[in-house]
Amino acid sequence: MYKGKARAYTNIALIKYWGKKDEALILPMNNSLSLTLDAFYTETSITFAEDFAEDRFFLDGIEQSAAATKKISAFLDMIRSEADCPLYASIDSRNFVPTAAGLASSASGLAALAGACNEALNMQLSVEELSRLARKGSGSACRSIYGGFAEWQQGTDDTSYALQVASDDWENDLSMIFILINDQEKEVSSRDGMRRTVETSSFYDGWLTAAAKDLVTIKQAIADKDFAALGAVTEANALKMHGTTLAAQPPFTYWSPESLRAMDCVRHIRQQGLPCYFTMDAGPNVKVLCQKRDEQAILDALQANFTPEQLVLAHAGSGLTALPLENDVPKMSK
Ligand code: FM0
Repeated sequence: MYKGKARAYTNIALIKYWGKKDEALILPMNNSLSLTLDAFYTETSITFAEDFAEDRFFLDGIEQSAAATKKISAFLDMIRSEADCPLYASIDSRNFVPTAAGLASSASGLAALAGACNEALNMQLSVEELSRLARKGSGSACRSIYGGFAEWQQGTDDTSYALQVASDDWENDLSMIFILINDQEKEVSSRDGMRRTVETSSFYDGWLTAAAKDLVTIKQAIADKDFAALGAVTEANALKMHGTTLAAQPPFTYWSPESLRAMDCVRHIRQQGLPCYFTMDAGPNVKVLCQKRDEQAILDALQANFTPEQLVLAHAGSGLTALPLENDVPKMSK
C-alpha cells in the first residue's frame, strides 16, 4: 500500500487559456498567465493498494459517480504507466471554499491529485514535470503548481507546462474580490465552451492574435509593477475571450444580467478613483483585481450593491505542497 497527500490552491487566469489544439493531450492554442490565490484550495490524499478492485473517488466525503470516477481513472492510468505501478487507488479529495457557491475548481483539484500521486508513488517529479502532469488532467491545473504568477507555455506534449513568472513578490500587494453571482441557467462547461468556440467562432482568430499581444503587455506590467497596466490588460483580455462565445455556433455567453451589473459596478468604482478591474471565467461570477491598499474601500463600495455573502476576498496563494500523512503508510520505494 502506498499513500500520499498534497494541497493545491486555485488560480485565476489574467490572460485566459481558451481553446485546445490537441484535446487528448490538453495542449492549448495560446499561452496563458495566472495568479494563484489563497482563498480556495483542495487537499487530496490517495491510497494505492493491492486489494482494491477498482478506483474509487470521494469528494468532500461523498463517493462520486462512475462518470466522474472514470475521468480520474484515465488520469491515474497515465500516472500508473509512468510510475510503473499497477495498483488501483482510493482518492479522498476535499475542497476548501469559503462558501458553498460552486467555486470548486478543477485547477486546484487536478494539481492536488498530481501532487498526491507524486508523493505516494515517490515519482520525485520537478515542478515542471508536476505542471506537465497536472496539465493532462485539466489545462488550468498546470498553473496551480506555483504560487504567485505563472505562465503556461503552450509547447508540445513534452514542453507544455507552466513556469513561475518572476515578480519580486509584487503579487503580495494585490487582492482579488470574488463577486458570487447565482445563475439559474445551465452552464456550458469550459471544456465544451472552448471546443465550440475553436470549431465555430468567427472571432477566434482575432482572439489568438490579441492574446499573444496581451501576454507581452501583462509581462511588462508585472516587470514594471504597473497596476493600471496589469488591470487594464486583464479586463480587456477577459472581454475578448467572452466576445468569442457570442460568435460561436450556436452562440452562447457566460454572462448573466447580474454579471453585467457587477462589471458595471467595477467600472463605476474605478471612475470614482479607486483602481480596480474585472475578469470572468466560464461562469457568471465576476472577479475584481485590486491593490491590497484599496481592498477595504472597494469592498465597502461593492457592499452597497451585493450582499456580504456574495463577496469573497482572496490574496496571492502558494504553490503545490506535499502534506504529512496522518499515519505511517509507506511511499513506493524507488
Ligand atoms: O483558466 O478542458 O482548465 O485560463 O477558466 O480541463 O483543460 O477547466 F475561463 C475559462 C479553464 C478555462 C480560463 O479551462 O479546461 C483559464 C478558463 P480543461 P479548464
